[in-house]
Amino acid sequence: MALKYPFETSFGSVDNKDFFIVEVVDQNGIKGYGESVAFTAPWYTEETTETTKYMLEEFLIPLLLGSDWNHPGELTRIFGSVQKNNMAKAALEGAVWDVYAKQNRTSLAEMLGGTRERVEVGVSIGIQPTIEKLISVIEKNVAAGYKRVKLKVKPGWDVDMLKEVRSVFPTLPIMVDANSAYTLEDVEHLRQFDSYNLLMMEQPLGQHDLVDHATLQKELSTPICLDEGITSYTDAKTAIALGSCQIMNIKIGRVGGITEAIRIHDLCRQHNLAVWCGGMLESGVGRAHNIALASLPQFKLPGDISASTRYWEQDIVKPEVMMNNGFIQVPNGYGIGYEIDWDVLNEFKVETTSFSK
Ligand code: OSB
Ligand code: MG
Repeated sequence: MALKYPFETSFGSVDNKDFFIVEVVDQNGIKGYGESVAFTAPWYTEETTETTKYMLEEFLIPLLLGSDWNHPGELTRIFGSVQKNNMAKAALEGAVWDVYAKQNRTSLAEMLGGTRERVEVGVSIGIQPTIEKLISVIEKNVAAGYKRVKLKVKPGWDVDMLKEVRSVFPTLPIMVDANSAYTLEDVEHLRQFDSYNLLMMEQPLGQHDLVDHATLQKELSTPICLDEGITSYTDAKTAIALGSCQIMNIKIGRVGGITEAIRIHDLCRQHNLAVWCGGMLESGVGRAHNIALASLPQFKLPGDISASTRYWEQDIVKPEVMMNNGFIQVPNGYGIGYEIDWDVLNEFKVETTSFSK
């Protein structure tokens, strides 16, 4: 699916999302859906659309069909004989969770222990060609109802940009995301970010450098939030022990599924760290999973879960995901609570592969 506008980060630009939808059908014909969130190229994590597909077809689907299990919470252990490949695991696990919630005639949010009727959301804004253009994009999103904006930053598109944006939007809740564009040598430079009253600075340093993030956090008053650095419960535990961040972004795909996402959520809750739900430019299917997860109690900050219209001319779910005044309603239908819009999905579909027990 083509994005409405290219999404530019410190690492590169995405203008097409190439993904697949996993459909799981139980013995009674109940169907659940999951989405592969990897990109075409391995810049954000090592996975790509094609590696995800390969891992599912060669390993994960055969493991799922060939093992004995009774609950989606067991899939993390069953998939444990495959190292990493978290986005592949999450695409399949998410579809099974959807089936499970539907079998139990409840919403996915309720099945997961969600406590909110609506989730607070913000919008992530990519690097723009000019500051004037950025300001008009922010204005448009604020007018649409978004109450928190995340601005992508990189060297050369940071403090000067923030200074101008702050002068136009003095009280708007703003955060930044560097996608690992800096190193500890930039500490004096990064200290200047402290003047702009930012909610947080997301993943400033190396993807897995929890030690350097801990060092940087001691130097800054702006809270650090980790994204790429947290790929598992173990990473979360290490980051908390080291003081690498004060906030965590949880993405279901990055951590290998909903079950692992909830373990991280629970750990952060014990340690009183706020979490929020990150995004991967998902279609409505992935978005629906994010909404359900973000209804859990420790999701105390707005997520990168925008409405379908933020990225897509037409989404593949019915109804489309709607945002109102900075909130998305948690659906109370069974499972993910959105139907597949097959007319739209079939327009984009390039191939189908089936497996059965
Ligand atoms: O770092 O959070 C990120 C998009 C693609 C890859 C990584 C990131 C992002 C976003 C946008 O910031 C999230 C979204 O709106 O889906
Ligand atoms: Mg990020």
